[in-house]
Amino acid sequence: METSSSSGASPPLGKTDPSRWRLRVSDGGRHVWHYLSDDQQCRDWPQTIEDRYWLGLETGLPELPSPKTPLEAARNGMSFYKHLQSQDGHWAGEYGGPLFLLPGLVIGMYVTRTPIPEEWKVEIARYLWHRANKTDGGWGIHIEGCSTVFGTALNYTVLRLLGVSADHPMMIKARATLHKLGGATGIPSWGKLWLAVLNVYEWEGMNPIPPELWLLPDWLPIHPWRWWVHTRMVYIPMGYLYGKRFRAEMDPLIESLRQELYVQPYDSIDWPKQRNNVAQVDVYAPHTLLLDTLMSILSTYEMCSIPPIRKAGIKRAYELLVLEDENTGYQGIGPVNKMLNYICRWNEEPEDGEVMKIHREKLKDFMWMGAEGMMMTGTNGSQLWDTSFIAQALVDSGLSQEPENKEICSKVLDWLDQCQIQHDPPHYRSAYRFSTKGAWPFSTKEQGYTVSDCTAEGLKGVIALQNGANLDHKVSQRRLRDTVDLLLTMQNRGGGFASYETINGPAILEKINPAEVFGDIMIEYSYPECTTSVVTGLLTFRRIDDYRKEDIDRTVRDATEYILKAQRPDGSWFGSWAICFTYATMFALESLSLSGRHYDNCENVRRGCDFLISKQMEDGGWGETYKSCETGIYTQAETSQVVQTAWVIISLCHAKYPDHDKIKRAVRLIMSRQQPDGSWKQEQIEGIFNRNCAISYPNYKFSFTIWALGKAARELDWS
Ligand code: LAN
Repeated sequence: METSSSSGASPPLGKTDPSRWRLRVSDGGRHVWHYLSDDQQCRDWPQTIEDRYWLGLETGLPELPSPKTPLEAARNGMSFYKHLQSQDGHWAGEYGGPLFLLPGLVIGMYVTRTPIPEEWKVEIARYLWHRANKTDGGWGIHIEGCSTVFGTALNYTVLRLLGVSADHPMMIKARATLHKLGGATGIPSWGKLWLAVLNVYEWEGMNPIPPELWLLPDWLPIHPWRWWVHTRMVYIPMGYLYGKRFRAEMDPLIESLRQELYVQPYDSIDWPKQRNNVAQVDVYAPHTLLLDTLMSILSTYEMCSIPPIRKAGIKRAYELLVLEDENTGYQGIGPVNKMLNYICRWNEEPEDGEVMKIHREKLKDFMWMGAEGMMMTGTNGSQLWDTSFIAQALVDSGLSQEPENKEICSKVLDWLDQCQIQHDPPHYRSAYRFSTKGAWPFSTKEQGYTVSDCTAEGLKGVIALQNGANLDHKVSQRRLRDTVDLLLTMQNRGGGFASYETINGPAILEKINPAEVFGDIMIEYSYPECTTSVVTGLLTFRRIDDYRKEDIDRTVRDATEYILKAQRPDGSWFGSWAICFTYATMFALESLSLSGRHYDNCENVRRGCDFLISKQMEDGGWGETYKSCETGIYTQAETSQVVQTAWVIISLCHAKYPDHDKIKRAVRLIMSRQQPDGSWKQEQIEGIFNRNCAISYPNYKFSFTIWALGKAARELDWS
C-alpha cells in the first residue's frame, strides 16, 4: 500500500540532521547508530559510504563503465556492494518491516521511565509518519499491509508517548481510522497486553496467561517447553506480567489515551466481553472452539486461583526469563521478548543496578536508522544470514578469484569464523535450550540461537571460501565436524528440518494458538527452505570430508524424500520465510541438483522448472507478492522484482534448464535495472514470517543479483 506524508506537511516532531548519524559495528557484528551532536566529533569520525547508503544520502560513488556482459554486471554490482561491507567483514542492513515492534520499545521504555533519547523520538515519529497508509492514515501489521487495529492503535499510542499532540493532523486522521475499525477494544491479544501494561486497557479484558503453565510436568504434551521457541519465549514474560497484573502508574497522558483509543467512555466498557473481541481486519488465525473452551476454563480458574501456586508460577516464569537474558547477552531471542523481559526485570531489579544497565545498553542493538527515520528491527540484525549468501555468491560467480576481491573475501571468512558458536548455552538444559555447539546463528554469536538453515548456510559460506577461494583455513576441521554433529541431531521424523529445534510438541497445539494475527506459531514445523539448506550444507561438507559419511547419506536421503513430498501438485514449493513459491523453489532445486537431479533426469525438477517458467512475466522477470504467503496461492506482483528474478535464474541454472533464452531474458532484465554505480534500487519487501508479517531483506537485492549474474555468466554460453 502506498504511504505518504498526506497527514501533515512535515514529520510531527521534525527531523534530525542526517549527516550526524554513524553506524558503529563492534563485538561480532553489533549494530549501534550514534547521533553526534558535536561538530568536532563529526569531523573526527567521518561518515562512511556504508552510513550514507543506509541513511539514503548520496554515496558519491562513481558511475562505472556500462557492462556489456553478465559477468561485467556482476563485477559492477560487487564493486558497489563492497563499499557497504562493515569494517569487521560482515554486511549490515535495515531489518525492518513489522510495525508491531516499536510499540513494545516505546511502551516498555515509558512504563519503566527509561529516558528516550531526543533523536530517537524525532526519528521514530518520522518513520511512523512515512509509514502511515496514505488513504486512511493508519498502520498495518507490516509496512505493506492495510490498516489494522493492531497497527493503528499501537502506533498511535507510540506517537502520543513520544510527545505528538492528539490534535496533530496525522493523529486526527489515524484516530478516525481506529474508531472506524471499532476502536482499541478489538485489538488482538498481543496488543491488549501492551495496552494493559500501559494501563490503557484492563487486564480483565484479556484472556488468561497463567504463568502456572510452567509448573506442569515436562512430560505433558502441552507443556510450554514444547512450543515454538519464539512463542514460548514471548509467553514467559507475558505470564509474569499477567500474573502480576503489572500496569504503569497513572498520569495525565495515560488518562487521555484512555479516552482517545476507544469509541465509548473507558469506564463504560464491559471488559470481560472484550477478551475474544478481535477486529475482523486483524484476524489471520481465528480462535478455535478448543481455544475458546480452554480460555473459559482458565477464566474460571482466574476467579479462584490459589495464591501460593500463582506466586510459584510467577517465580518460575521470572527464573526462566532471567536465564534467557543471560543466555543471549540481554538481547533475547527477538525484539518482543527483549522488551517484555526488560519490563519484568525492571519490576524486580534496582533501576541503577548492573542488570538494568546492560538491558538498557542492549536496547540500542534493535534500533536502526534508515532514510525514513528510526525503526525497531526484527532481530538484532541479519548479519550471518546476509554474509553467508554473499560469501557463496563471491565464490560461485568466480569473483572471489579476482585480485580486487581478495581482501573482501578474507574479511568475510574472518567474520564467519568468529561468528560460529562453539559451546552450548550457559544455561542449557535448565532453560530448555537446544544445543548450540557448532552452530551459526541468524544474526550474531551473542544472540546465540542455533537456526538449522543459518548453520547450514554458515557452513557452506566457510567451505566455499576456504576450499573455493584459496584462503587460509580459519575454521578447523574439528569445528566443521561439530557443525555436522549438530545438524544431524536436528532432523524431524519425516525427514524435514525445522527452524530452531526439532518438533517437540503435538500438532493439536496449533489449535490453541491465541495470537490471532500469526499462523503456525505454536510448534516447530519442517520447512522446505530449512531442509534444503541443511541438505546442501551436508552435501557440500561431504565433498571435503569423509566424517560420518553413512549418517550424512541417510539424513540426506530422508530429507530429500521430505523435499520431494513437499512439492505441490503444480510443481512449486511453498516458502515460509521469504516470498514465497519463488523463494522455496530455488532452495528445493538447489538441493535436488546437488544430489544429481536435473531437468533432464528428474520429473520433480522438471515440474519445478515448468512452474517457474509459467510465471515468467512479459519483461522476462518474476514478481510475486506477500499475498502468496497469506493465501497459499501464487500472487503476481504488478511489476517484476530483481530479487525474485535472481532466485529463478539461480534455480534454473541449478536445474540445468535447457531453454537458455528464457534465462537470458531474465539476466538482461536484472542488468537493465542496474544503476550506473552498480547498485540496484529497493523494490518490494522480500521476506515474511508466520504467514502474515512481511519483513525486509534489503541485502538480497545485492547478494542474489550478483550471484545470479555471476552464475549465469559462468554456466551459459554468451558468445
Ligand atoms: C526469522 C528470520 C530468519 C528466519 C530464516 C533463517 C530466514 C528462516 O529460514 C528460519 C526462521 C528465521 C530464523 C526467523 C524466525 C522468526 C523471526 C525471528 C524471523 C522472521 C525474524 C523475526 C521473527 C520473529 C518471530 C519476530 C518477532 C515476532 C514474534 C511472533 C515473536
